[in-house]
Amino acid sequence: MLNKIDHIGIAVRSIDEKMGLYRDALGLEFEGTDVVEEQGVKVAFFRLGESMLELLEPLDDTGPVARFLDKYGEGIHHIAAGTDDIEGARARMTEHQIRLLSDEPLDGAHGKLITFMHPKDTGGVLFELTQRKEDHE
Ligand code: CMX
Repeated sequence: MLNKIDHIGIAVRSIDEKMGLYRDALGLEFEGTDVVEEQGVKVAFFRLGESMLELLEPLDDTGPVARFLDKYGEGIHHIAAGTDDIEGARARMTEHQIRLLSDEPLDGAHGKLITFMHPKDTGGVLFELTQRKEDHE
């Protein structure tokens, strides 16, 4: 049901400042940026094999990533698991008493559907489920 690490989200204060690290020093392929207003972030993707690294820069100082940066500073923010059945994966998490942070899948970056789980129910790890919209019925 969960079939790969789709991406790892990394909170940063400035995507521009981190281009030298991810594109030039690590040599990862830059796959572009996107703005996800609903989540209060600008994101940048870098390919790493079949997975991606997603840099998350807050759009203002009120959203979840801004709060994370205030509390912990820059670093790993979440792990996103790819699925071909986000509704089934959501139902499975609910059966296992894992709270979901939205009543339905939301629009994420690059035309994907996303759902977050509450990190207090998943051992302190913020997990995201993600499915490509074209694979969603
Ligand atoms: N990883 C692990 N634990 C986390 C966390 C993270 N990224 N962010 C918060 N927490 C923990 C906190 O440490 C806190 O624990 P304690 O109560 O022990 O201190 C608890 O969760 C609540 O955190 P908070 O700072 O009090 O509350 P928030 O209002 O920030 O809510 C959360 C936390 C997870 C519910 C909220 O960040 C959220 O809804 N996240 C989902 C959406 C999101 O993260 N969007 C940004 C990325 C979008 C994208 O990738 O497109």
